[in-house]
Amino acid sequence: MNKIEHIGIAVKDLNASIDIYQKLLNTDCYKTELVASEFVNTAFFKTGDNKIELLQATSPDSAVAKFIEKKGEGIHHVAFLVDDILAEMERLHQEGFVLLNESPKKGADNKMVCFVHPKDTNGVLIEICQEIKWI
Ligand code: CMX
Repeated sequence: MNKIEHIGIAVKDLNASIDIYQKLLNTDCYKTELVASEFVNTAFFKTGDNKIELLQATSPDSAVAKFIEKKGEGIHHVAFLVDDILAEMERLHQEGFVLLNESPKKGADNKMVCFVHPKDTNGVLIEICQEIKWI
């Protein structure tokens, strides 16, 4: 795996949180994106080489809504960039990790993504992601 691509933070109110993180990081949010398939609205910040993704649920059934209900707002996942998501999914499967999707799915910010169950990774939801390359 390569670097940490971003850290995802679950929030209740995306606009209020955008204001907070703009002040905190002293930089503007560079992108907001609805990921309808995941029932989340997202906002992205870059600070140096690092990225933060804020996530607000769009439905009470969404993973983010359930997370906030159980644990409150906070770090929801850590995402690692990979070169070959299919190969990395196969490697993780062989290592015994439970993958939460059988094939890569379209995530936010032009990525294909796959999640690893937090029960297998000390309570931290792990995302692996690969940049989608348009030919
Ligand atoms: N981080 C750490 N633990 C988490 C978690 C998270 N983000 N989400 C849930 N959990 C915990 C639950 O609190 C629960 O713990 P306990 O058993 O101690 O109560 C445990 O994981 C399992 O919970 P569950 O009730 O069996 O399952 P959930 O319905 O809560 O689903 C999960 C959990 C991880 C399987 C589900 O959220 C999932 O599939 N996530 C992947 C997709 C996703 O998160 N999408 C949103 C982000 C999209 C984006 O980044 O664009």
